[in-house]
Amino acid sequence: MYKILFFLLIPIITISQEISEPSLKKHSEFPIGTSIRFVEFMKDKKLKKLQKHHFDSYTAGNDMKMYQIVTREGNYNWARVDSIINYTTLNNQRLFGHTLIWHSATPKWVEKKAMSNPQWLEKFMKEYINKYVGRYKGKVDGWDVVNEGLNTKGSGFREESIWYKTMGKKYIEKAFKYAHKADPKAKLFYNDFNIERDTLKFNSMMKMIEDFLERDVPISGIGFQMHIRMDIPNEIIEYTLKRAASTGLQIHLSEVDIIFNSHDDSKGGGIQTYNNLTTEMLNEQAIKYEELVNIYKKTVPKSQQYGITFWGFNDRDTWINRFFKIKDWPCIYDEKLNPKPAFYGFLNGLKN
Ligand code: 9MR
Repeated sequence: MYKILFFLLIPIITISQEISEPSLKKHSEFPIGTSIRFVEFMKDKKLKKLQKHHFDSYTAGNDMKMYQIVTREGNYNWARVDSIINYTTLNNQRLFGHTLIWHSATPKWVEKKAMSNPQWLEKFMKEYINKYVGRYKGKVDGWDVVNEGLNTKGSGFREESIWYKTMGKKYIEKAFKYAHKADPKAKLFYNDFNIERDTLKFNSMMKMIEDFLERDVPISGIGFQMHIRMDIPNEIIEYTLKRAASTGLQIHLSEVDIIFNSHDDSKGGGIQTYNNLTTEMLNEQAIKYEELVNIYKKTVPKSQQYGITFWGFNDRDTWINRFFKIKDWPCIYDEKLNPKPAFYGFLNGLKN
């Protein structure tokens, strides 16, 4: 009797675990991605189901950063990236490489050695990019070659980066040249935050990129991280995206989330204004997500739409709360992995 009941219940349990909301990738003309932390992801059945259902582009949250790849001098750890590639290949997903050169992901041992032996850093950069991009040639579709090379605010380069301090601003174009040599077909991006809203920073980036294009530095795209706030005006996002697209380069919204509260961009620098999430806020966020997709589609020509990637797509795993020490709800899925109005807003944007 119990056995029969058990077998009768199985299909009901299975059905209740199916995802009823429409698939984002199926409604999109460009790839839709999310960042994923592989080890946690592999253990999380629901997350895996959602990831397969909605996304056709995969960005590693941290697994492809330099501090994961070369923990010690001469010690390259490829195992996890190999596993990620097995996963993305099996599931027919595009793998995006985040990120080759980023001051904040540079291991301590590299910084230390560069300080005592500045000439060594460029040799290391060349070897690292050659080995890494070369190993995954044809398997990683595109790379954030340099991440956050500009100052946090306003104009100019991030001069306190070990890469800038040691090699000067040329480190950026050198990284692109090495990456291009290692995989001539890979799409190579410059990626940064606040460029959609800080016009001084945006202008610095455009100056650098236009100079690269004039001198044939092999850059293929611009990554707008797009960690935005509810009150960032659409007009400014529209203006910067349109100008960036006028270069003819690929445009990737590479780390999207939308917060209610604010922060000063430093660790722990959150400013908590909203303590509770109301229905009104949820609905406004849905509109903002929809508008963001509309702006992307309107300002970036189809052939330049590299796609939209979330930086973690749910409020449970978001980096925002941990990093800024606030409580916020920036994503399209909630803490229980259920779709928010923001999900439907985003979907509407795709369908429009
Ligand atoms: O979300 C990431 C966090 O878990 C890491 O500790 C941190 C340092 O590696 O990087 C975070 O991701 C950042 C991304 O790599 C670049 N743009 C800003 C993201 C949020 O800080």
